[in-house]
Amino acid sequence: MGYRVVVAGATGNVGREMLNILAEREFPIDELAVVASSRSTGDIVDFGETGKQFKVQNIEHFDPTGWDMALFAIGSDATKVHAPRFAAAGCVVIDNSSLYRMDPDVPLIVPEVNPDAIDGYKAKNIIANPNCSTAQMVVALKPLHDAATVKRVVVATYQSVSGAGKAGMDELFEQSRNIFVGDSAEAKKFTKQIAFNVIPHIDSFLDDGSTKEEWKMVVETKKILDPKVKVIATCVRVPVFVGHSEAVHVELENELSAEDAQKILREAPGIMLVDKREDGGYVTPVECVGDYATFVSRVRDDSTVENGLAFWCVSDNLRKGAALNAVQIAELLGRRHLKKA
Ligand code: 2RA
Repeated sequence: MGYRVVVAGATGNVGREMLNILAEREFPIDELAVVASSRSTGDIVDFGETGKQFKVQNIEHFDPTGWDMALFAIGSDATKVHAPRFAAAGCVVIDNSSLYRMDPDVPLIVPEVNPDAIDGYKAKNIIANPNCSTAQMVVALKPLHDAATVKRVVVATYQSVSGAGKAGMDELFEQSRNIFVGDSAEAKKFTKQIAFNVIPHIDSFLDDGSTKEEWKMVVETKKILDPKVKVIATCVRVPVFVGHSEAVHVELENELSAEDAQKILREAPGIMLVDKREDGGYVTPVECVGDYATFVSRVRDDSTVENGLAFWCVSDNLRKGAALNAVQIAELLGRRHLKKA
């Protein structure tokens, strides 16, 4: 016996991956509904490679009564309207938008890091999925925190254009082609040219000069991992289609050698350590696409601070950074709270 599951936003980058991953992992589904805004109503979507296809229903007219859980990838504005409606009908919402992440009554979950926090979901019947750049970083930080207590993190991200949706991917493709043929490289989705360039700006600016993406990494890491951990982030958009990378510098409370950190990371859930300290002995974003793991490479001591470590971490932002984490939350919810005989 399985669940009655809704995927909301099934025609976007993340919603499509949610369907792929539910199918790949053979999530126990009795009935599946795919819903989206009126723009996509009637579209046909594939349920992974099962050969099954579903017609997209209009979320405005969808009655969530009797459905067990809904995986939302519809952006904050639509989530504000529909998440409370689904939750009130008894359908647990697993939300990929930023709307509820910092709500004290909504657990923000990365299953490898804070699975027990899911027990608080009943306050609102909503569980939040973190931002992509936070998700992969906390998976890598967790085992180091357990071993030697992370005090401070300095991180620079190299985030792919798929984090900005299909429009971001289209802009990178079109600009690259236009530049090759000598046409204009006008920026529409991004604030500056993204092809053959990098942009140190993701999401809106805040009063202190940081961006909202950087702020998310600070506050979400505290909520998921430990409120005492200090984080400073610089988030950068790079001309990569899929796969976010991060250069992470960590200050620990206790001594932990790079060699011991490698051993710990090798055994840690959700991590794949690829750290050969030779040409090509590390992972780059194109190699992580379609994978579940957070890949860690370039682990080394940082002798500029006491108990310092540095590493490189790469993950598929549409998977661990979004859809996979949401499906893992659904699996956890099922195991702990919505058991089916
Ligand atoms: C980005 N963090 O990469 C966003 C996606 N959630 O733009």
